[in-house]
Amino acid sequence: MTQNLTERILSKLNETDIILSINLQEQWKCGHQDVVGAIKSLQCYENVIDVKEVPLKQLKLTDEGNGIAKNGSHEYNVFMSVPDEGITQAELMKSGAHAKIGFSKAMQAGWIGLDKSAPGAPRVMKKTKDVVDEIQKLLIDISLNKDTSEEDEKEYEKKKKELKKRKLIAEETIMAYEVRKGTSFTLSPHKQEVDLTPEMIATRSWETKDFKPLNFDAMGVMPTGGYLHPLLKIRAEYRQIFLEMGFTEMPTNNFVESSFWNFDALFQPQQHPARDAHDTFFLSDPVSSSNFPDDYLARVKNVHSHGGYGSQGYKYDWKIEEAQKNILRTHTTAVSARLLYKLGQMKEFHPVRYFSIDRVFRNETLDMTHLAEFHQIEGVVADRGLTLGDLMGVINEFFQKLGMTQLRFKPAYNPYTEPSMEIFGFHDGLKKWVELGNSGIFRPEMLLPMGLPEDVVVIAWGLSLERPTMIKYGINNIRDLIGPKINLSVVQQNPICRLT
Ligand code: FB9
Repeated sequence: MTQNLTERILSKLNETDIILSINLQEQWKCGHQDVVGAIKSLQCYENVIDVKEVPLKQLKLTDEGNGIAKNGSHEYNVFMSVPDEGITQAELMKSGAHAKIGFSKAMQAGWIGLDKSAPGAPRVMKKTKDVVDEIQKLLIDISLNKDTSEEDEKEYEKKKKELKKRKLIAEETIMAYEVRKGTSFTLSPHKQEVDLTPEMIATRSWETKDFKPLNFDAMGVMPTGGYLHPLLKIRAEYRQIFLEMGFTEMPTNNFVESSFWNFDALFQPQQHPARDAHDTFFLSDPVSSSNFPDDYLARVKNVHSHGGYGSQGYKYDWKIEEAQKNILRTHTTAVSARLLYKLGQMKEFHPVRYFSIDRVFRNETLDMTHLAEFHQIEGVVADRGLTLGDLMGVINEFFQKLGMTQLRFKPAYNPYTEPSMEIFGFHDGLKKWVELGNSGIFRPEMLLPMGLPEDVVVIAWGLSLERPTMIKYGINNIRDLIGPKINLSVVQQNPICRLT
């Protein structure tokens, strides 16, 4: 069909300057989409035709309109249902689904009337012998896009208005196409070769091929891949801030962690609610780890059960089996613990500044802003004689670089830090105070079993990557930022990220 139509379009163009797709549909009694398909296939040939889109308003019959075009108008069918001797209105209403509207229109048209002279119920009588079903005729003309003669124009508009009012026709805009000869018009177009293939070279068939000229002005094709996700852009900004502040990134490339490093090493008791399956993802394979430094493990066991270092401990029977359980780490503080242990095992202590930005997993209740995982950002500073003032100072400096100049600290609780503080900042963009994260000084029961000197204090703070990213990009539902259903244009078209 398309092949035949393309040839017919080309020969039509050969005789005339311009053709309109909608006219071809009528002349050739074929579907408009078939004509459009043939036009599109001719556009594959370079400059054979020139095509211009022409939006056209067209009248289309509604389903009811099509029914009338096929079976006659309701008023005509009601008129034809009235016998010469007349009929009661109740009987007439049984003559069809549209008898009621048909009766009213036939009465309006003066085709029928009510005879109340006879005894009993009034009878519907014909008032004329024959009628012409103008409605049906007009709908058929409209369905065939028949033009009207000039003098009927006003009458035609009036009738069209009536048909629209009865919802028998509706106006819709279709895209028609104006087609003209292109600069390379020909009745026998052929595809120009775009690639010189090894087969052409081997057979020398290239000598007779017509190659498409190279277009050296063509813009390159935008690569579909290689876009940075907004989270990764914000991560790069945070990483830069830490590096500027002299922090070294921790190796956080292990999502699986033992409960020992994730909880026990942080002096988090084995009965703590955060350690049960409601809050933590436990692995079934490998279900446990067993490679821990023996002497350190003994000190951890002891400090949990009996205390030490001035602490009374939790006074419970600490079990290694609990510590051996493998989990998906619930915080990157597990990695901080590993590094601080290594620091404590060194012959000489030296101050450090560590940071991490990586995924953590919590068996959370999912909602608009929480998934079962998020990226934790953590800063850690270990030095002799640090104070809470140093912690507030380093947090201030960090958030200053993020444009947050007004901070407030609120006392809080963490199992592994004392004192602990929640961090709040006034967000100029949101014009409100925003919870920024949490912080604290690691407890001696955590640090001293690691072998760190008694005067070494370790301060730390944490926040998430998702929260600032959602604020920055104005995203309310975290599923629009992360997950299988995000709109990739968010990734491909989001602006570069400047946090300040
Ligand atoms: O990111 C958070 N808020 C935030 C951060 C930045 C921001 O904008 C930037 C400045 C421009 C805007 C908001 N929060 C922490 C606070 C809330 O979003 C909170 O509802 C969600 N929190 C997560 C935990 O939720 C289960 C964010 C995540 C969080 C909280 C605490 C820590 C880490 C991540 C921590 C810690 C810590 C404490 C002591 C020692 C070591 C680590």
